[in-house]
Amino acid sequence: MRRSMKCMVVTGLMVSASFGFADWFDGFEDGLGDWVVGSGAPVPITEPFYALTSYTVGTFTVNPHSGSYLMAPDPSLTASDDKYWMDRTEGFAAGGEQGTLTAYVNIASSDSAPASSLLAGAYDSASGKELRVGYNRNMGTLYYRGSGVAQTYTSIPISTRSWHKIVFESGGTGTTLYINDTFIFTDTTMTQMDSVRVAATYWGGVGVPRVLVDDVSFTTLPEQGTLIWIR
Ligand SMILES: [Ca+2]
Repeated sequence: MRRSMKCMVVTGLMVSASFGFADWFDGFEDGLGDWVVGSGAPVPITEPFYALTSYTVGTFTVNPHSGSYLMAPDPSLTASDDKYWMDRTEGFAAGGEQGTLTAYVNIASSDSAPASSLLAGAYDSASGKELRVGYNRNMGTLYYRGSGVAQTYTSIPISTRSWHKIVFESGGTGTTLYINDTFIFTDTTMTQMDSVRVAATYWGGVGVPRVLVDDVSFTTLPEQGTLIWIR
């Protein structure tokens, strides 16, 4: 008689000992405590990004992808400020690790938004590799960039004011980008990450990114996590 086998992966969420006030915001399954905002001296994630029940730009309103909240930059921010990105730098194993970043992003573009915004990126500082996907308002497209031997840009038509799923998956064969569950690109020279980023200005520059995020998670590969086999 064949026996069934199930595998359950225990992620950091389930063993997290941090329950700061920001952690209850739905949509960051691995906890907001590992995320920071800004350059130079990073600040807690609640400033200038907020958990909002909706986000209104001009005459349209974006609602959360799921749950009651989404994460959005403060609409009152000005273009002269320069610390608008959301980084997850804590919680990675020393030297980087292999895993998957999943984030739902919504491009709440407007005329006041910078021409380009970063939706999400994965980085490995040890090797200097990175793989990023951004949005160009003037072109109305997504584009991605790998920093392997040959940098690659590709333009992908995409809708604004709706949610899109962005996935970076690092493993032994490289780091792969998926958009809305469609394979986009693999950088075979980047086999791990030590930080990830969502919702930023153009490659981290100045301006207010009209990029909203929800349902963000980072999970390590099963062989690096805790496996429980149930027979
Ligand atoms: Ca949510």
